[in-house]
Amino acid sequence: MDEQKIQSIVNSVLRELGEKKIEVGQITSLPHPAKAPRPSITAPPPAAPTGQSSDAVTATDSDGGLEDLSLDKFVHWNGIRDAKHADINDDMIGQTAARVCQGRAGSRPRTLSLLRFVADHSRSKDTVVKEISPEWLTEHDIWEVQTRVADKAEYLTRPDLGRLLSDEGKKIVMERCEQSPQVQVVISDGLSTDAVTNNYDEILPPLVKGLESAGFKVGTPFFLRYGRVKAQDEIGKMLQAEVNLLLIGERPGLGQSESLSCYCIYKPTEDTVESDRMVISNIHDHGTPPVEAAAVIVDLARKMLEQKASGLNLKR
Ligand code: B12
Repeated sequence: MDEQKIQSIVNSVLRELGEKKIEVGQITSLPHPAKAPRPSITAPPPAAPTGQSSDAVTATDSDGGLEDLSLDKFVHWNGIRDAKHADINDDMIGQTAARVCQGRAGSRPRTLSLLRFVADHSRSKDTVVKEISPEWLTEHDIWEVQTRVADKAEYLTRPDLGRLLSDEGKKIVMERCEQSPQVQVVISDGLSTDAVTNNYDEILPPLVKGLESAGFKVGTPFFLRYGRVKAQDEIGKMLQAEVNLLLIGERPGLGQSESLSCYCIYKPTEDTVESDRMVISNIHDHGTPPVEAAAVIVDLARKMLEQKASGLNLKR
């Protein structure tokens, strides 16, 4: 991947979106005054290691209630008492949001460590079962169609239904979408609602702008509720799109539950197999930043259109 090319796509897209001060070589992200605080359990690593002595940090606030366990002091918490080389532990803790240096109480985890684990787990489950509200879609000026799945419970138990559009959905797509675009972009909740709501502003507009400024005919983007990856094949075929890009919420992990993937395929047909597909994963603020991902995807779309291929058939 040519870093300079990606950088220049990022910068030209940001400029078009109104970002004024872009330094050469700087990969930046869009300012988000209106963005709600993220309910993230994973905080960025601090500039200097801040592993705090295990006994200096408690999980109760001044009213005796439980504090937000996503706070930096809990994510970068040093649970080892009387460590021989506390500075080495601090250094390690400062470099990762992974659960290192948690210490133990006898053979068991320490209470704070266990609480954070349970909080992370709850958040991961939450993002799978939450819904994107119709109000959120209206605010973001994007309309929706649904797969053959009726609700979240069915989504989890019937992946096959999430790979096909409902009859109503097909009708709406055919009515509202431009036919035969070079690139069709779809965004779907998949397995993480937070992945869509946290990354949308920084990925969808830059991606569409980037594709347009690269000179491609871009189809009408829409939101697919209860989608699975293979749904992009049916959509691609229906709209006769050359390149189909599906931004979809990834299965959450413990500590990272807002990660988005972009699955990419060139002209899907009945004979499409998985090796025809590609994925750019781990798109979120602490992974591949969404704006940077948008630039990488534009570059990939260009290659797919040039070579008329994707997956193993694409030379990268
Ligand atoms: C679950 C999962 C799987 C499951 C998928 C089964 C299922 N029904 O969900 C299994 C174990 C089968 C799997 C296999 C593979 N996976 Co996988 N997988 C994941 C994981 C953990 C989550 C994916 C997800 O949330 N998808 C979203 C939901 C909504 O999609 P879905 O429709 O329910 O399921 C489809 C996708 O998951 C897709 N898929 C899963 N993995 C991959 C990988 C590639 C390259 C492609 C094109 C598609 C794909 O196949 C499923 C069926 O259509 C991601 C990690 C991540 N952070 O995203 C890695 C990840 C996507 N997988 C990866 C890889 C490398 C593979 C394999 C190539 C491993 C191998 N050497 O065999 C295979 C390829 C499978 C394929 N479809 O082509 C890498 C891709 C790296 C990259 N950027 O190219 C990831 C990012 C993990 C990683 N960090 O390395 N995977």
